Amino acid sequence: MLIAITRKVSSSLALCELTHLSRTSINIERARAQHHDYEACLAELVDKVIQLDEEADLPDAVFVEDTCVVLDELAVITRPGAPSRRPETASVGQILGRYRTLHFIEAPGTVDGGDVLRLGRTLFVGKTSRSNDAGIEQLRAFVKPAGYDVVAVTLRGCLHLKSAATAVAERTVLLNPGWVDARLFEDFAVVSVDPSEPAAGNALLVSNKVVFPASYPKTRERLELANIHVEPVDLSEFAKAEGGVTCCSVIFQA
Ligand code: CIR
Repeated sequence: MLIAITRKVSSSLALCELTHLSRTSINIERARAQHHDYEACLAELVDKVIQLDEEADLPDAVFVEDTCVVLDELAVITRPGAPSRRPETASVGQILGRYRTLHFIEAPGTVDGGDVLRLGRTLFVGKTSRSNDAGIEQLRAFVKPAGYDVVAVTLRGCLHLKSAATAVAERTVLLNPGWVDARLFEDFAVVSVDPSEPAAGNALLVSNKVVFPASYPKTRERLELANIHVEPVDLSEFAKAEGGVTCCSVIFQA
């Protein structure tokens, strides 16, 4: 059974962490409507959506991806790089503990799930303001017994590795070559984002479908040319909070 975990939008979303964008006003009602449509889209692609309760005092809690890394064999509860986000992990750990053996990133380590891109048995992990060497080493030790390699990746100009690169098919990666070195993915087919849409590298591959922001039509054309068809969703209010389509869910096989 394929499960997606999501979380209700916090009423405090407008107070979110921001790293590369300036603060612009977020319409919370529109954000809730967009999130509802995103969950409806996921509900068509997975067997069950588990919606966690709102964390009204945790502005970024809707971005559940950052709280964990779920593999078939185990799950890692992260220690998010932004201190304001650390209380988000407890409720996610409670749910995931029903499905996986849990491991926990501990201080001084930090990891955000948005930095972890699994391609086959390799975890590419962004070395960023959110994920540090100690966290990446802890992650490596947790996943090695299950046969995963960890490759640390340096980025330029974006928050997380998955802001820059995501899988759009089993052997195809969508990426922004200005933010991540495309040579890392030489074993894969690569589609580059349209230069006018630098943030378009974040796509969500689920059940062989690609959930993709409606706001990046030029990159969508490039995907279609590569015979990759997308399910468009509008997450424009979340883009103002530096969130994208992968950030708002955690998807795994139960
Ligand atoms: C943050 O800065 O932590 C949030 N405002 C955005 C997190 C987006 N998460 C993700 O890309 N995985």
